[in-house]
Amino acid sequence: MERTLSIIKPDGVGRGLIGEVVKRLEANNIKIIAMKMLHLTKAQAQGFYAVHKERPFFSSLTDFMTSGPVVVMVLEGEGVIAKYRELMGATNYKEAAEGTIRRDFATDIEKNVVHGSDSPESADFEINYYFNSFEIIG
Ligand code: 3AN
Repeated sequence: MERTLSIIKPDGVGRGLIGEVVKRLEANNIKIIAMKMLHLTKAQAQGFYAVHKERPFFSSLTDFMTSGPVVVMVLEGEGVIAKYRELMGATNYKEAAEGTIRRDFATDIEKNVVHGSDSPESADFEINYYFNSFEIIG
């Protein structure tokens, strides 16, 4: 069984898309095994996106991620990392496939509604960044 970290970003929460994202997860038999709402500090967002710290969009991305609350979830299932990334669609919503969350709702390459881990290694780091073992219904 694989696990991945999902984030409904501040644009998704602010626009009332929590239910829509959760509905798509459940409709695709993806199990939610942890969930909470947080308002990240700048330092917390910088720590989470540390792999991107040299990228030109780092400052703007971490500002955006602290602009309002986010919903973080741990998802579990066979091949769930790839499966959830498929549901999200490409980073750039203009390139995202029809019917994906980003194609349907994103408004910008940065404000793209959701995040999902991109590998087992990043899933492990990201899950442990937000959750301790008592918060995950394993
Ligand atoms: P993904 O979330 O699809 O794995 P990453 O990890 O490459 O994409 O990028 C992390 C986040 O950084 C994206 N979700 C998006 O919000 C933002 N981002 C990525 N590329 C750009 C870009 N060229 N300009 C602005 N923001 C970007």
